[in-house]
Amino acid sequence: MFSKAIVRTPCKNLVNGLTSANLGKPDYEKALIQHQDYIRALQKCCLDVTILEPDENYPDSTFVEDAALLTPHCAIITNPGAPSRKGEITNIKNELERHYSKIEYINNPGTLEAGDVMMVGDHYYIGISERTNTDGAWQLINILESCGMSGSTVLLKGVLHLKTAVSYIGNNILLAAGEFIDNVEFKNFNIIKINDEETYAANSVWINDYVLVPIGFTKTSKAIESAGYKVIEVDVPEFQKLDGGLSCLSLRF
Ligand code: CIR
Repeated sequence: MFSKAIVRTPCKNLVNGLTSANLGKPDYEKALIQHQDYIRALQKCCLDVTILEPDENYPDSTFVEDAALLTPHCAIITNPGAPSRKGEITNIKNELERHYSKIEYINNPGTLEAGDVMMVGDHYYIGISERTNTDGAWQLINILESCGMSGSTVLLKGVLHLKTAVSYIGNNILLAAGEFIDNVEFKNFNIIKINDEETYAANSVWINDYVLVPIGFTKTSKAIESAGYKVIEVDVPEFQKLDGGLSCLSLRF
């Protein structure tokens, strides 16, 4: 069970965030409204939400998930692979020191963004991507093992982060799109296949009894409901314009 979440209000500079989406520039005012809607969804899942101040130095800083990995035993401050995002870790570290006595770090030459890390109980799948390299992944595996957990790597082919196209929703169920539907690493899971038109909804977020699903992806919502979950739909198209999905907008612990 999760009890807390950390989010960061988008900064005005959000409109200059990294993207490969070709969906146009985000509208800042709309993004603020969508972010508030997202916070309400987290609160509906009974999470106590800490809202951090916007940080104009880092356009992508609202995507807090990438700067840290939170486990039941320790927090790990990452080392983002995107040069424009590296400095995001300083402000997150200050906040995490309020919650964790044990904080570990990913160091150069290792890089890691936690959008590439999917938790399945005590095991963590780590995507090797343009943002997360093998060195960073192995540093994380060593940290996890030192705390009684484990990790393994998954090679990504075309997506930004691992969780861009695969999410664990408990009960041995994965939402998987594209390259992850038949990935041998996930052969022992029950897979809910997400079709190409709904790939964005493969990044849905399991929180306690609920799953947050982006609004408008009805096949995915129905499949998740049929698996026995309560679905909360959240409207985040301004963040989609920056390749951001639902999981990237919070740290849950
Ligand atoms: C980036 O490219 O870094 C941001 N525009 C989007 C980050 C999305 N984060 C995630 O999937 N965990």
